[in-house]
Amino acid sequence: MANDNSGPVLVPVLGDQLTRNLASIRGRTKDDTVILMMEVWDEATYVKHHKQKIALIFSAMRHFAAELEDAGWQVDYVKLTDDDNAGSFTGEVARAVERHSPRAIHVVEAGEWRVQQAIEEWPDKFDCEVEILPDDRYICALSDFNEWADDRDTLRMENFYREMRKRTGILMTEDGKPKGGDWNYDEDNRASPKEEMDPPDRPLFEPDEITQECIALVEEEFGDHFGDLEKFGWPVTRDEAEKAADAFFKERIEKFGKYQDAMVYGQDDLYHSMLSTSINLGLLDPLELCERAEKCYEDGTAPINSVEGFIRQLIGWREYVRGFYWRFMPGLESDNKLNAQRGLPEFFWTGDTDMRCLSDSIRSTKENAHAHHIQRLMVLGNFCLLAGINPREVQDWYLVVYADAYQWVELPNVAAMILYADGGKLASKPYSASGNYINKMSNYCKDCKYSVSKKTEENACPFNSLYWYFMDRHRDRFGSNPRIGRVYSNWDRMDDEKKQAYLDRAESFLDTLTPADSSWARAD
Ligand code: FAD
Ligand code: DLZ
Ligand code: SF4
Repeated sequence: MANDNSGPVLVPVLGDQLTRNLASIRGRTKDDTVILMMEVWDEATYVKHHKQKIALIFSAMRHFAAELEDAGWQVDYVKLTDDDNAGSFTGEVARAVERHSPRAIHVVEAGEWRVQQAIEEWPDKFDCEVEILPDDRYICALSDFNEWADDRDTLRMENFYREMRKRTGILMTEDGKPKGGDWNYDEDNRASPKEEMDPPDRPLFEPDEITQECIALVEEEFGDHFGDLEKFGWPVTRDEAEKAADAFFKERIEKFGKYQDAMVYGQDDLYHSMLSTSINLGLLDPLELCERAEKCYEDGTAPINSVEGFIRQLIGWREYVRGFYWRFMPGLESDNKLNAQRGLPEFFWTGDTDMRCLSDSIRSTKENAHAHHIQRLMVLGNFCLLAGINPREVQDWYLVVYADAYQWVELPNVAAMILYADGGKLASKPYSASGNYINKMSNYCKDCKYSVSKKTEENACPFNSLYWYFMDRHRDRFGSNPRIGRVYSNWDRMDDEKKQAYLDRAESFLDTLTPADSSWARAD
């Protein structure tokens, strides 16, 4: 490999690093830099991503490359179907080193463990300097997260979030108090869906020529992957993402807080921002979004519970799960503290279930590559927790099906938040609920084949018996948890016959489930 130290700096930009403000691009001169972007088979197939997810990432990458070229940057763009495509990031960087004889490679650390492991081998593989830069698009550096975490026996998002509010000054008064008086308005963010709900449609972006090419490529190469392409309307450029953000701040943030946990049959977006795909790709900056949200509060266009709720998701949960991921990888991926062994039911892929809450959430997932938070947490996640589905299969499912899914954000939400597979490092108690919760927060139950008010009968809502089946199965672990104690007092007050009827009903329901074929998520 020739390297006379006179070549340019090679800057590989990964598919979720699509901003000119990236640490490896910022400050570089154009005539001394080659930006390398790579569509590679390894990334497109390590799980069988939803078709929209691949089309979105490729289209956003191609648009970003064009934007850089228009601005005068030299971009070396490798398409998936190029002859000699090496198939992996490392293989493509090796080919680019041959082409450009760079004096150095500057790369921003990867979002995912798997890719970062490969990047860390580059200094030994390539005969030039390799600099791996921290990803400063996140508001909390990993070193700061670890410093915060090292001081504590238990990690809780709420404590982290308050630190982040203080550190950023977001939604803080000049004398260091939370604006509005409280840190957290969660109590005001749990309204049940009402007739008055009339959320405006979010903007959908008509696929242009580049996106259409990517859609055709996906149909051709990944036709057997899960999901539909018909409704593709994701923002694929920073301009489009800004328009999507404008629409949210103008039309939906006002009621975002109040209806944050609501679910309505057939209504997929409600008042959610629908910005996660753009934020995760790098098209939108989370801190700028928080500042815009705060401005809505200052202007009086949105109430404090909406603004605080939105900001908490971004500087709280999003930053927290990222720090958590890097702190507990690689073990987090294989954790299974509740010893959950059941296979993922096939209906997660087909949507073919009489449970209306699940079938509607899966329909939205299939059509939009999206489901909103409470569907992911309290419908799909709650089911996987109560039914004891094996964490690896649940992780694969979530990683495949959502257009915003990257392992750094998916895994803590799945393994730790919904499945308690980490044994409680993230949550003080499992997010378990019976059908009652879903009935309160949605209109799913009234037309469901199952009856939410029935407990153990043949047509009783399966969540009701699965809930007790789960609590009973894990009494040793949760019985002494002060946040759960009352649940076991209720269980103990039931007579043995009733308890047994719950357990029998749960088992007979679980016996009806057909496990999914693993080829839905991974190639054989
Ligand atoms: P909004 O409701 O408008 O929220 C605003 C923003 O806050 C989101 O865009 C997102 O960036 C951030 N956010 C909200 N909740 C979380 C959270 N729990 N963790 C991290 N960021 C959060 N989000 C992903 O981006 N990728 C994933 O792969 C992903 N997997 C999830 C899996 C499970 C089991 C659960 C419970 C949640 C998951 N989330 C994931 C978080 C959340 O559901 C999505 O970010 C949200 O639904 C995206 O829609 P939105 O942009 O309309 O969000
Ligand atoms: C998800 C994804 C897919 C499907 N394909 C590519 C690709 O071909 N090239 C690329 O640069 N990135 C892709 N990605 C996103 C990467 O998996 C993402 O950049 C990782 O999170 C990096 O750790
Ligand atoms: Fe879901 Fe049960 Fe309600 Fe049916 S009755 S929609 S299964 S919670």
